[in-house]
Amino acid sequence: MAEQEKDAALPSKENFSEWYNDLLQKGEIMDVRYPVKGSYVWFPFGFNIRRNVYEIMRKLLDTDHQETLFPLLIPENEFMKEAEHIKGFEEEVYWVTHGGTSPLDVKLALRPTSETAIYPMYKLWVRSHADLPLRLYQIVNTFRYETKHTRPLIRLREITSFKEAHTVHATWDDAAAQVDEAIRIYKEFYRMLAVPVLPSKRPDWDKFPGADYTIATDALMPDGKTLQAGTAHHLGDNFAKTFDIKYEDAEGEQVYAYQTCYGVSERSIAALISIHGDDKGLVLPPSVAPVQVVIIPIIFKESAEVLEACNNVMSMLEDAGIRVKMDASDDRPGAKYYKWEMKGVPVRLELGPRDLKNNAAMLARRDTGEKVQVSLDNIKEEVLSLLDAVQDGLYEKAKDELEARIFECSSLEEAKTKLSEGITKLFWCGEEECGLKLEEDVGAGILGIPTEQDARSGKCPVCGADAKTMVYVARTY
Ligand code: P5A
Ligand code: ZN
Repeated sequence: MAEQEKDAALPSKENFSEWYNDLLQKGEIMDVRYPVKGSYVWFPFGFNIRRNVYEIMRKLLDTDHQETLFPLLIPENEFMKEAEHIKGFEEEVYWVTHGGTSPLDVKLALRPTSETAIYPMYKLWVRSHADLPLRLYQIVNTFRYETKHTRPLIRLREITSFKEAHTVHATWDDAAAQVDEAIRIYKEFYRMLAVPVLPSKRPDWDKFPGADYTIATDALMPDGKTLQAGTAHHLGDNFAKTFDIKYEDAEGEQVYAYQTCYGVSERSIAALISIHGDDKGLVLPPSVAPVQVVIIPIIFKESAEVLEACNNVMSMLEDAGIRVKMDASDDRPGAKYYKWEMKGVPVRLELGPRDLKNNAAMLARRDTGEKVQVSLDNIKEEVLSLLDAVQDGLYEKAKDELEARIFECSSLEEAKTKLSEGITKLFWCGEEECGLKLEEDVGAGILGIPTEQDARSGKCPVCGADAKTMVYVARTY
């Protein structure tokens, strides 16, 4: 390794926290040097990943949602209407109190989430059952004065990529079905990022402020902690009553509507980077990689021919819709490999004079390091199928890893020893008192009740009573 490359090397992924911070900088995802705590800057490369990630989200939502955009500022009187919601957020709100040097008549909140911005308008928009269901979403920045340790992409004070959907329905059951649909969408979204997620119903003490119930999707990070990577909330008619959102039903009665909301943030990008990356840098799923294939011409003397062949390959791949880049810079091939590995490019294509004589090229996979020689005659098909293989391989590997790190435990003692490795699964009687005691005793949080329950029975490890359900318990971000 050249000196310059040694300096640029990452700490081992074993030291996850250091590795993560260093990777954000060296992989050019985020610059963490911005002088406001909890706010970070997207490098153009990171922003390109973000664009691809949110393009996937938009495609999934646009089938039956509409995109919208609401103001950032929320008047205090609207914000203060829903009691539970206020309780949940009051410590996290940033307030705008002045315009220039003049105090404002009504303080304005920077949205920590947009229920109280959107629902006063829903009151005006929802008139009859024919207006329902109403499904809107926006992708915006939100502000939360987080007091826990802030971390880039994971716990931000300015969340830059808050995708929030807000739906209105005629009945409680319709809203419940929408919550299930939201979780289906999130599972699909994460599938495309090659990130397996575990859905579970949060315990009551951990549901969204103002909701009837919350279902979350959690991802398992390499250090064994889970990351809440998306949540869907059934709001009942709680907000409808507060904001007076009513519709005229088929009998001509004015009745309150039922609502849901669900959100995802750039934690999605934290999860995909953390789960797939390795000691050499980013490993990006082709679905979101800004560069899917990098072509490295191996140039000695016959450079003109090699370059011409590389250009041909590049245009063929571009025509197939592949995001390709050629690195014909003067750097040594080793330095180029190093650079593009750090950037997580899924497939590297090497072509030199000897390959050209054989009418062939070398393909190297970023995820496994495997190399294969392929014929230039069907280069497009070979590359496309290798990109698919990387995409699927990343998901399968992450899924195996997740499954291997869920431990069913029958006692609190056993859970304690397993929590450093991953997620534990325990029986629970369903009593809040036992749940809180369990969390305290094992020093970790109840994620929730798996959305798919098995029929087995067991005993609550805290009180010994018959268990109602199983719960996932994990150390969380
Ligand atoms: C759902 C969308 C809401 O705010 N209102 C509109 C609902 N839910 S939530 O659970 O509070 O947030 C949704 C998701 O946003 C992510 N998230 C964060 N990401 C980065 N930094 C933060 N400080 C932060 N807070 C929440 C989580 O993934 C959460 O599931
Ligand atoms: Zn119990």
